[in-house]
Amino acid sequence: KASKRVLVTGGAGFIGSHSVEQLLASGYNVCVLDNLSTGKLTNLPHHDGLTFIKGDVCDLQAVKDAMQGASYCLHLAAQVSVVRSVEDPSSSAQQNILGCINVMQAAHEAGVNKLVYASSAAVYGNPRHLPIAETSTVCPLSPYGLEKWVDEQYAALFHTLYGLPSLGLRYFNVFGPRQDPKSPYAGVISKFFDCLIRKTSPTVFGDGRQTRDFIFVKDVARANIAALTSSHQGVCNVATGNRVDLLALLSLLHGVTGNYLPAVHLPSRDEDIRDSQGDTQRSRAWLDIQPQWTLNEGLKALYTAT
Ligand code: UD2
Repeated sequence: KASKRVLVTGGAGFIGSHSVEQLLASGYNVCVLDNLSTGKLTNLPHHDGLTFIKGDVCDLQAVKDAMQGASYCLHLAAQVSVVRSVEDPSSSAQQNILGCINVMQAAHEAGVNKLVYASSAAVYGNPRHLPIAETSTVCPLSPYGLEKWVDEQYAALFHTLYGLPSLGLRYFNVFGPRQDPKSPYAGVISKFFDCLIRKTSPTVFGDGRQTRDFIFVKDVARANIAALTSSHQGVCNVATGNRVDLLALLSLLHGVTGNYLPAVHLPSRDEDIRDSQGDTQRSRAWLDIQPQWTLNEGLKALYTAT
């Protein structure tokens, strides 16, 4: 395993950098390809087993060069904002569909053992049943969700045409250190947390009774790594199987930070789903892992890291 090389696209980003850390700790050699549009070099450790290439997944030649000698590929480079995909669907599709196709082509040509790529719970749209299983109807409500679903279809086709082994991971709501709170599209935990630390009131869209399945980034990184060596192919949820509403989340954050700021309520966001909770049966069977971090432990770790 020590000699195995993994290409991580988007490795300088939020989920990417945690995955790189764990890959290095497991003895892999890691090559990161990142255009640094949202990722940061300071997210990456100094390590002999790590090489960094500044480049874009939309540049096929750059992806092919980076893929050389790789046994595995973890594809995380993407335009990650649902809201931005609505505002600029063309550029979002370029990065999230064409970028992914470049990675699939290069992975196939290099003969990698496994391609693991980031999909999203956004492919499901509004769920009919909770928890949401992988067999549920797919009905994306945003260009972002559709792009990820198209990626899954390409992955299936690349398997049929060329036998490229792949696993798409449908992440639920990921949180943890290095998630940027400043972007207008930032995740709710990083925003609430930032408000409480700076002693300003958090904004709740709607009544705050909407629920989400929040998973700590280190558990997501473990799922990514398990997926690389899993014999399974197709798509798989990455979730905790629990859900919590935003008001309960806020009181946990009040406890962790020691700062109590009352929320300001604004109307709900149009594209919002009401409830989300992932079914974890498949991930437990295919990846042989379970989340190790409770929501409160993850929030404490976020507080300590800040
Ligand atoms: C998450 C993912 C998205 C996609 C989707 C799939 C993030 C950042 N986004 O979108 O990529 O995978 O799940 O379903 O993880 N909210 C507030 N106040 C704020 C910010 C948000 O009340 O300041 C609410 C928001 O209206 C929503 C909930 O918090 O009801 C979660 O919002 P989010 O943006 O963190 O994530 P979500 O579920 O829209």
